[in-house]
Amino acid sequence: MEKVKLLVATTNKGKLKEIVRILAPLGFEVVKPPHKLEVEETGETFLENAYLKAKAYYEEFGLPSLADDSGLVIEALGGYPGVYSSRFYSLEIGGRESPEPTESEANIRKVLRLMEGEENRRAKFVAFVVLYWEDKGLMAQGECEGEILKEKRGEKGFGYDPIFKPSGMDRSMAELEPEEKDKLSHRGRALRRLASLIEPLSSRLP
Ligand code: ITT
Repeated sequence: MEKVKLLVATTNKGKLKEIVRILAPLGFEVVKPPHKLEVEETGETFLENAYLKAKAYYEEFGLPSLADDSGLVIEALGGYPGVYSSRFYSLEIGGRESPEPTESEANIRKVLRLMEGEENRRAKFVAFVVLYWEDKGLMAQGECEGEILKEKRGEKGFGYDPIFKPSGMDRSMAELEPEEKDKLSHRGRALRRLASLIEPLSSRLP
């Protein structure tokens, strides 16, 4: 059977690498966009934003497009950074941080500052993935529960990985090997669920 070809609707290199790593062994041909596309994420939920991105890429490039909208949800911060995860450092709420040396570092600094002295460290990573083509959409969701560490640990992964420890592990997400992260991550769970929804429809995809 021919491989299903999907375009990955993301500008985030860390995500892109993980999406290819998770979907390629499941029999998908995962292609990168020919050029960058900025999509305004005006939705109030992960699902709305994933849908907006997948649809915009489909309309621009004409291939079934897969978007991931994800983030870190921290109980003691009322769910923040949530849908604002990628630009939490620049939000007025909680105080701004300068994007130095990187935006990811600034996001981590802000979370550690806001969580100083907080005993409730419970948090989860959430991912909503949407595949869009013609006027159709499929979606799936995945979560990974854990806690916010008091300092950074590890160099692997991306984003908030160094300050997040998945439940039941004694290492941070940034200390896990890529296959270990994919097995328990929000993105791994969401993408495996989406893959099982695509399979029965694959003959109807272009
Ligand atoms: P695209 O919209 O182009 O895909 P983005 O980075 O803006 O890229 P999101 O709006 O979905 O994507 O923001 C997700 C942010 O959540 C991401 O920038 C990280 O800060 C964080 N995040 C998501 N998944 C993560 C993971 O597996 N490990 C660490 N941080 C993660």
